[in-house]
Amino acid sequence: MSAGRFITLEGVEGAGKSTVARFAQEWLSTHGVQAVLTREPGGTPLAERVRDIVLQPGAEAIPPEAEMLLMFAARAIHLASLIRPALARGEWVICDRFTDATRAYQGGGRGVPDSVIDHLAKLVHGDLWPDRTVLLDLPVREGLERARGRGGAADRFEQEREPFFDRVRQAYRLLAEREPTRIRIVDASRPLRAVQSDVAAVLDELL
Ligand code: T5A
Repeated sequence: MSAGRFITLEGVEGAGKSTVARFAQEWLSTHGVQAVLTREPGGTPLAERVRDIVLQPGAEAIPPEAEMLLMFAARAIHLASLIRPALARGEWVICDRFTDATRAYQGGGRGVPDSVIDHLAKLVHGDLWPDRTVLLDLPVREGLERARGRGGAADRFEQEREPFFDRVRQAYRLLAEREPTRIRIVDASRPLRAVQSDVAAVLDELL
């Protein structure tokens, strides 16, 4: 049995992660690979309950450290119940966000020290890191406009102001600079077809 592959998609709000995740699953399927599609925070019934806590706007503030711990709590559940078992069965996993999101949002955005996040990452997933991460990069304002264009109520993160997302975007780009083999930047401001073509090229490398 060949080993499963772990692929993650990252980027600011509205970058196109969910759209590209569905494309990646279909593209792999036409190349004979069945992939599980999942997301963070969430992915299992219990982790989705943690997602509700962390995304729903409420009267009580969530301190940055608590926000980070909730992300890792959901991740630990997701890894144990879905990601690790799927990879062990030789399946591919496509995940909409993972620990790079914690580094970008809680690290870059909220100012939690990298060393703290790295320590928790080691605790929760040890040496398991994605085989490839596609960073869908675009100006923050464009992403927010796309996300708002879908309608629906803004979640707790979507209520943040632009400077927060600028820090998140910068943090993502720094991560990609540091890990160019794993993290591939795709210019997500282009038409979807061009974005999909670049994503297909990244997937092709793994086949
Ligand atoms: N979070 C998460 C943390 O803070 N720390 C963590 O560790 C983790 C895991 C999750 C929130 O949690 C935070 C980050 C997030 O704020 P979420 O519901 O997953 O929230 O929301 P987002 O990740 O922000 O995702 P969105 O659903 O808002 O956006 P997507 O998935 O990036 O974008 P998508 O695919 O829905 O596309 C948005 C719109 O744009 C169109 C689509 O059709 C859609 O209408 N579109 C394009 N239009 C033109 N050109 C293209 N190339 C397009 N691509 C997509």
